[in-house]
Amino acid sequence: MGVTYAYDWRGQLNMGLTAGGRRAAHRQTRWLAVQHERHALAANAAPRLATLRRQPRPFSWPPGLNTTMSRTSLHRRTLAGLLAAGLLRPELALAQPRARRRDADAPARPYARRDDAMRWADDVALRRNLDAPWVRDAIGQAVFVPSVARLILPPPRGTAKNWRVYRSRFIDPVRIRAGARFWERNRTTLARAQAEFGVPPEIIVGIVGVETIYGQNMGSFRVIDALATLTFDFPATHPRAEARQAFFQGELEQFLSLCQRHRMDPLAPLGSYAGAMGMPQFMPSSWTRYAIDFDRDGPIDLWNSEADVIGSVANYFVGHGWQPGLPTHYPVQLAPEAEMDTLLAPDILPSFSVASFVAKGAVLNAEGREHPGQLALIELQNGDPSLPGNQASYVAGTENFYVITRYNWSAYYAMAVIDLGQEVAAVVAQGR
Ligand SMILES: [Ca+2]
Repeated sequence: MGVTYAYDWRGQLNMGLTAGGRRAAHRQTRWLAVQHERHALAANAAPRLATLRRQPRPFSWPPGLNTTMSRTSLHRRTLAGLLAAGLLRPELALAQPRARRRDADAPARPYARRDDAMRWADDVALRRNLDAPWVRDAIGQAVFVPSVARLILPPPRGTAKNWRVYRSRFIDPVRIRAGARFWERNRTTLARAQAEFGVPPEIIVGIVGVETIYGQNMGSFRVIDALATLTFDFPATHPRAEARQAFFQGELEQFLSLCQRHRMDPLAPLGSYAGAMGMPQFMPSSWTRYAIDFDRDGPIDLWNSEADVIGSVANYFVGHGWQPGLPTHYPVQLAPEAEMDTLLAPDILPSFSVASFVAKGAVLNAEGREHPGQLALIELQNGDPSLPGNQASYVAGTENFYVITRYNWSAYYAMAVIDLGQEVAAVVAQGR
């Protein structure tokens, strides 16, 4: 989330509809693995922890702040007790088995042994006014995680993107039912978020569902290991290695600041391979900027408080320019003479007035023709377009469609969020 990170859609996979046999299958596996690692790490958690859907609370709040005893907090306390007794190591207990096996083969490489990491720790402590021994200790205990360095690489190039495949991965009966339950138990909070921020429930429900299936898959890497690996050992083969490494270095700094500010153990939080945390998968910088205490109990807890998650996602959208009441997209037809190159050139950035959009061959319905702002022609490829039945899907994206892509830079992602939200909304409406 909050993130322009990790996988982008260039070189996306064609689902093996063409010849290509094993290579295509391998690419497919690789692509799906990336999607899974990104979105579903905890799904294969160790059986004894299968019922513990939430993470142990990583914050060590001042006494008195945490006064409620919910079911999850009971679980949390049970787990915290096991952790305190040294009976569980969260990064192992919750790790996805495949990743764990691979990483288990490699000897642990704590960054305490790396002079560059220790110099970096001192430098960050100075610049951010953090306690230097505390930063050195935290960074020193972080370990290199080979699977993180592997997962950050983009999927292979040269294969077509496939919206139908992408959609089917995120919009399925299980996720829709989980979304309906999330909506029902948070109906009042979702309404309050809509009233205060103007972000409708279906968008928030779509985001939390696509990100983590409503908290079921929040990631199983220690955040500090993931961010340290991407800071000190970012793979040089990545096409944008320098920029991405700088991004993650900034996130590691933000993470350390966040931990010190909230008296949080920097070794405790778990997240995605890119360091995204909690039900909405906020990166540390987004947590710092946009996370809010929407249940007004004091702490901000994006792992356990669905209200805090709802308010924070809404706040994130407002911070990125969400316009209340504006649709995300309209249906669009394309005239045979449509100027496709021109219409597609700005990609997802709304750049055409309605008049200009229509003049270039885009055909809008009545509602679309009344759109007050700019539009983008959103193309969603359905595999190799030269094959029958694989023609791309199109919508006219508004400024609000663009705002959803600020959460994750992908039109496919935004469309999945919108569609999931609508599917869940339909189920919720039926149930009432
Ligand atoms: Ca709270």
